[in-house]
Order: sequence, then C-alpha cells, then structure tokens
Amino acid sequence: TAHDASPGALRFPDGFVWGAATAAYQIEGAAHVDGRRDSIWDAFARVPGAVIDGHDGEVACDHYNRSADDVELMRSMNIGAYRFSTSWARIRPDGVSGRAGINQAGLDFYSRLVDDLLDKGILPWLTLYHWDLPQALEEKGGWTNRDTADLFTEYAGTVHDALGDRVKVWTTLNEPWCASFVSYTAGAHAPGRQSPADGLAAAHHLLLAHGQAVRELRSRDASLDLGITLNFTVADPVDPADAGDVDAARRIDAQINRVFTDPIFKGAYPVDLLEDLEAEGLADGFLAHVRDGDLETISAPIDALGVNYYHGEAVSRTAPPAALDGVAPTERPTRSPYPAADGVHVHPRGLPTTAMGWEVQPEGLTRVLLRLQEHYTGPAGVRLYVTENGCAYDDVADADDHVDDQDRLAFYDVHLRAMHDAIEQGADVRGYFAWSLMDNFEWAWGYHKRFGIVRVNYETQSRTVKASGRWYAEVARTNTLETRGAAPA
Ligand code: GBH
Repeated sequence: TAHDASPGALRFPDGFVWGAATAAYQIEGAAHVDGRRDSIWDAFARVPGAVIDGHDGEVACDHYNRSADDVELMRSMNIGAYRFSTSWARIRPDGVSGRAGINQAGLDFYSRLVDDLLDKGILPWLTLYHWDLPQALEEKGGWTNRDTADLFTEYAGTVHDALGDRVKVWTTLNEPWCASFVSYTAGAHAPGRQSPADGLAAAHHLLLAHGQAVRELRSRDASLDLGITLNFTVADPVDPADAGDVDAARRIDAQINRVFTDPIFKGAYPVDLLEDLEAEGLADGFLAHVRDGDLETISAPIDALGVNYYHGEAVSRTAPPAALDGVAPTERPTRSPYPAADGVHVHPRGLPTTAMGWEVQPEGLTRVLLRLQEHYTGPAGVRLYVTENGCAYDDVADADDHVDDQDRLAFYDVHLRAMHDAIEQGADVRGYFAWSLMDNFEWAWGYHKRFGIVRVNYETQSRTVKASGRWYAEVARTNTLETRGAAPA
C-alpha cells in the first residue's frame, strides 16, 4: 500500500513482519492456577537473594486472565505477529510422559490465545521453551539429563496436537545460551547451578532437544515454518593489535555465538572451542554427552533463525580487572557464564548505556546479521528474523501512566536503521520483534527493569502505550522508518 514517505525515510521490504515479543513466565502470572505447577523459575524465585526483592512470576502482568485484552491492544498498535512462549509447566506440569501427564486446561489457554490472535489478523509465533522447565524435571537433573531432550520432544508434540491446525510458525528454544550457561554455569538464572560442566551438558542437551523437536514437527507437517532463536553478541578486542585481546574476543564469540550456530548450521562444534575446553580439562566430560548421530539430529534443516540482539562488548585479556559477572544483579554470588574464558574482561568504551548497563551499539546488529547471512543462514537458505531487540530505561510515568520514553524510541530508531543497513547489504531479514510488548518480570531483576513499549501499572494491571509504542505502531503501519523528528510525539 502506498505511503507518503518523507525524503530520507527508509522503506522495508514488502511483507516485512512487524511484531512484538513476550515470554510465558515473564507475563502470565497464574503460576499455580488451573493445574500449572512449579517451573524452575518459581523454585528459583524462592531462593533468598536470587531475584531482587524476592519478586516472582506469581502474578506478573496477569496476562493469563487478560490475554484477550492484550491481543486487542496489539491490534490497536498494528502489531502483525505476536511472539509468545508456551509454559511447559502449564501443559505437562509434572514432567510425566504419556497422556496422563497432559494438563488440558493449560492447552486450552493457548488455544484461546491463538484463536484471539487469528481473529484480529495477528500471526501467532510460538516458542516452545523460554526457560521455564518443570521443576519436577530439574529434580531429575534438568537439562544435564539427556532424558529431558526426549521429554521436550514429546511436549512439542503435545503442543502441536493442540495447536498445529492453527499455528504455522514454531520456534523450539529461546536463547539456549542463557538456558545453559547463565542457568547452570553462572547460576544467575534458574535453576542457579554453578558448574562449567553442567552448563556444557545442558547446552548439548538443549541443542539435541531442538533437533529432535524439529524432526518430530517436520514429520507431522512438512509445511510448518521451523526455527530456533539464539542470542548474539559482538565481541570486539579492546586493542585489535593485541593478540591477547583478539584471543579474548575469539573465546567470547565461540562461547556465546558459535557454540550454537556451528552445530546447528555446520553439524560440528567449533574446533577452537573444544581446544579451549580441553585446556580447562572440560573437553572429555563434554564430549561424553555427544553421541553418534547427535550432530546430525542437531543440524536438521530449519526455515528461520531468530536473532536476539541487545548489545556488543569490548573484551580484553589484560586490564582492568572487571569480572564478567554482570548477568546477576543480586547479592547471591554468581560466577562467569563462560567455561573457558578465565581472565577475559569486559571494558567500557564510552558508548551510551541503557538501564541494564548494556552498551547501545546498533552497528553490532548490522554485523551480526551480515555475518549470519554470509557464513550460516545464507548458504543454508534460511530466513533471518530479529526476534528480540529492545531496552530498559528508567521510565517516568505521570499520574495517568503516560511515559514519554524518547530514550527508548531513539534506541529502536537506531537499531531499525542498523537492521535496514544489513538488509540493503544483502541480509535476508524478514521481520522484527520488539522486546517487549509490555513491561514484565525481568528475571533476576524482578519488576525493577522495564522493557515494554507498553507500560504496565503493577498495582492496577492497566496497560498504557508509551511514546515508543505509538511510534512503533506507525513504523508497523507504514512499513517505513521516517527520518527522526517526523515521528509523532
Ligand atoms: C533476553 O535475553 C531474553 O530472551 C528475555 O527474556 C529478556 O527479558 C530480555 O533479553 C532482556 O533481558 O550482563 O554484561 O553479562 C537477554 C540476552 C545475553 C543479554 C547476555 C545480556 C549479558 C550481558 N542477554 N547479555 S552482561
């Protein structure tokens, strides 16, 4: 449809998907309602010091009871696709295999949500796992137990039985890096374990779960759109002429990005990663989990790769001694998420930061997308989607909950430009999802950090579209990024 773009405005390709994202535990609440049982996040939130001020997801945004209104809100904001996750602990609450393990009320909730979305012309974009493992399974070893991958595959089938007639886009996992290394090595996320070996085992079993679920869903319906979402960082050496700094950047790249992209797209773990693990005495234990055929399963062809991008980082082997432990804000001690990056330090480089302390580095997004296109997804014919990008700022709301978040609006503007750059240079990016649709439970930070383009008043549960949300609705409506200043205030 024609749109009178001003000179200098950036058009996106026809059919570009403009979406918003959330995750079950962060918004649903109703954590022990209608048969849902503890996930690892319910249990972790009860650990003293794990989440700031003891916040938890018991009520969250009460989305479980307000999903119809939230869908209508999205329609009013011209959101074309809604990326949400299903809660395993709502659907198979006790982690029990077979029909007896299914909680129909949990499936019914998602079925209503999907109907509401389709009713309003919003594409349902379903993620099967956004970190809320049933606690019953953690008690059997969680993601360090290979059986969890099989149970995940069965759970994927259960969700497909209920929703597969209407949901066509399926993401297996959100950010397996966080679900393994932040959760089982750093201990900053549930279940809070602090072991490099456990993080490595979890990473392999998450990848295996992904590959098995892709095969299962593909065999049920060859027309499904299947993918995974990974979080990417751009690690730059503080001094590109310093071999130690270059090696530090290589390690971070291997241990966040390539540990997942290489098995998925190339069917092999990176050789340099295995060498670094070997030097730490971790390689044999890790490889003991990798059985014949696993990498073939993990590299099952996918249709779409979801890219979550928040920030980059400058790293060094030398100075200053700032520990890589920024993943948890709380008094409960955490360790580095990296199994083989002792002595690697993040250096501030004077870029502006968000309320999370993360650098605003939009050109990192351009680089991530172009690198994926050139070395991973392009050769495999896989479409790219930015499935999360966004920021927390210290919002100031007036008495009517209005937030004039020009800082957040500017963050989105520069990142959409960076994505547009990548598209112009050949990256096959088909869509973008703002993180997040609404303020929500920000994991170890509880409700202290707000990422929404919609404000949530946690006393009244009222939703108020922020200035950034009104601006985003215009971008979505026009498929165009106006020159800054032309945006509605
Ligand atoms: C996403 O993960 C999640 O998918 C989403 O649930 C969450 O709400 C959202 O981001 C906002 O946090 O602290 O310097 O070590 C975030 C991915 C990757 C971002 C690692 C922070 C570590 C930075 N994260 N990164 S540091």
